[in-house]
Amino acid sequence: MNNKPSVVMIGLGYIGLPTAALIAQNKTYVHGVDINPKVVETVNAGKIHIVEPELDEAVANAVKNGYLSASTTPVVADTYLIVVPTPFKGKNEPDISFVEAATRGIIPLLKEDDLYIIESTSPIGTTEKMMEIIYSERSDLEGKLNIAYCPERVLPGNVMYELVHNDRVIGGIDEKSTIKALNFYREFIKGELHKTNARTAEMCKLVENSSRDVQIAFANELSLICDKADINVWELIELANKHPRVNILQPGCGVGGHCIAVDPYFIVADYPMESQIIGKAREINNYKSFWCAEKVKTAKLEFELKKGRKPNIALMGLAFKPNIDDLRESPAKYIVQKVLQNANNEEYYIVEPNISEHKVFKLTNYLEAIKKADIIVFLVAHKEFINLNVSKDKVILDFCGIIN
Ligand code: SAJ
Repeated sequence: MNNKPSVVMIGLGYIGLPTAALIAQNKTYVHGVDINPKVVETVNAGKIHIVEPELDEAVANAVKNGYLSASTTPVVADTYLIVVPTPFKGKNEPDISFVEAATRGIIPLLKEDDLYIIESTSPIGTTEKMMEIIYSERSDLEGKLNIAYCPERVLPGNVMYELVHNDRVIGGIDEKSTIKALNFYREFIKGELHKTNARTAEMCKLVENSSRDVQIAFANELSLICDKADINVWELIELANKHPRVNILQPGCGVGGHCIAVDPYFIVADYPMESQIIGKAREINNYKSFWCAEKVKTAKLEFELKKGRKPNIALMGLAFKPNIDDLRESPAKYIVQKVLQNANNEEYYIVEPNISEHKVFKLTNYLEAIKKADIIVFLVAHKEFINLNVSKDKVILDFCGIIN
């Protein structure tokens, strides 16, 4: 076995680690890099620090077979992958400082014909910007490197399958780079590989998630109109979708997660005047969560007026979407926080069947909550909540279409 690292993976998170394991499975040596020494230690022990089905086995095997190791610093390789976070700074503006730091860290190691790929979700023009930084420090390599952008598009929970089978969009800063990157991915990806330029590939990732955000905003807007118009929005959408060319998504209590609720801002921040619909969709989806919290407040007051006592309230779900334990950017969590801020001696039962304990919220079993509550607020359509036998005398606020 040749232990010469041919791939350096910078960032061993939700995407970097599974991708590293996949490449290593293919008998290509991968040197993983992470700024967090705990992550490095965990990976070197053949273990994982995130929850993702099948990843534990893939990492354990890769480390055992000697194809994957990790450290806090990069080493010389042929291919460098940048898979670090791009968070926000200020008011919803993308912060590419991690991409830049990772890039600067490998500049001294680069040599002619190496392949440098960014996978991190990035604002348009990031790949070109990194190219300029690289060549300004290594003018000896100008035009001699292969530089490309290739976004990941996997669904958390199904990463190990989708990494292999999803199509990929690959955009180089020139044709030579695109082809080199394409040949690299062809080794371990079964999905189709689509060639383009770096700017289009960057925009493609942002557009995929913005498109979904806009479509969900349409469904959420319909839910607000239907509430006023006294129409069942779920029935309405089902009927409208009988049209062969109509496919409306489902309204919910807002849009969450670290992708769809985030990526559209990468476009809006740079093109505010042009991205009217994309920006408005973000506003509508955020407003939907606020509106849900207000609805709970109104239901609570109505109950008190009618019954002359404080209600018991069940808040059903905290995760950002059904059947997961991920609370990142979760609209349900936001609503629960907002409702609790307005609490006035009512009894609250907070339910999240996918989590056993939470450091802020005291969690209650869903059956117990349903039994004890006067008002039941369905925030997330978890499978446990479907077909529950809820007594007719309870007030139900269904924000995720579980009852209808
Ligand atoms: N949602 C609705 N109504 C719907 C569908 C979803 O309100 O009809 C809500 C969900 O409840 C959730 C949010 O939208 O709060 C996002 O959930 P999701 O399942 O649509 O997406 P994510 O964030 O888990 O993953 C997305 C995926 N992108 C697309 O489907 C275009 C995934 O393929 C990407 O890889 C991922 O973002 C990413 O990493 O960018």
